[in-house]
Amino acid sequence: MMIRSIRAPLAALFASALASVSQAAESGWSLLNMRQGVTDMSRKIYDLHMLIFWVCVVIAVVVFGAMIWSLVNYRKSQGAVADTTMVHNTRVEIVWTALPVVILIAMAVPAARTLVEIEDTTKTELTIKVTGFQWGWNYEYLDQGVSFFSRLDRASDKARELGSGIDPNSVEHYLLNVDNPLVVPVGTKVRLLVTGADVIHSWWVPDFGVKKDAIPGFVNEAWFNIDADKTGLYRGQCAELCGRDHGFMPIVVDARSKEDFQTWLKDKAAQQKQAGAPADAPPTAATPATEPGTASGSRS
Ligand SMILES: [Cu+2]
Repeated sequence: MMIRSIRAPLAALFASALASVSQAAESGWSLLNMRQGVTDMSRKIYDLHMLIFWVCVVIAVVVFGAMIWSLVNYRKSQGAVADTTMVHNTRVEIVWTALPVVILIAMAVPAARTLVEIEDTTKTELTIKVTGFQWGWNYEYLDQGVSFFSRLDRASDKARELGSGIDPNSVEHYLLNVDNPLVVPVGTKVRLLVTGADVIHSWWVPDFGVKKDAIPGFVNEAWFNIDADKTGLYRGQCAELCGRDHGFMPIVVDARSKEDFQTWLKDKAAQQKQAGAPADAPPTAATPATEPGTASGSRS
């Protein structure tokens, strides 16, 4: 009787919770889920996540279903008497030990396969050193002599100040925009060497399926290869609580076509070479004079 009387309100509560959750997600349930991303690897990670998720759902339905069914049908008020033969029943104990072991091994196989692939940093075509610092990122294109800092963009930085009077909602990509995005080519296996300058940070771009700790004194490797047709801006954040301004060191990656990237890289290298050259050295054909800032990649 009691169970019947609370069943309806519980169902109503659950339904309203579901409704409010789906309202928060502007375009449905997929926003609540892990994103599929724009790399082969991120999709493999997504598929693995969904596979394990559904295994968990099936287990939950079976276990809770059996439990709730037993609770309802074999309650004392219905005159149920405990079945003592189930206590220390060898056959039952073997089954409920072996079954989870089999399930775990079955899940470990695809998980290990994906992990091995994530760690495979061979055959990369471009290497970028990523250094996290309090509070921003430094990107160094190791073979091209290009290096720059990437920080929170000025608009977000102004709006975030106490009593700034600026409505954060009026700032586009508030706290998710930077001054100099990391520029990379699509269709290229890019290797990241991730380290930290002061404390532990973590370089995280969900669309690439990459989240790597940036630890002082260690160099961690990660890689991504963006689909050839997926040029555009991808955003991420520091994913390791690193101090006061942890929430203010976003990541923006500008994925360009290979040709666009080469042009950008050449301009940037020339620009930085010129900036680093002695003041009286005139610009030569090899180092054409470029306006500072024009090639800094703030294309958005
Ligand atoms: Cu951080």
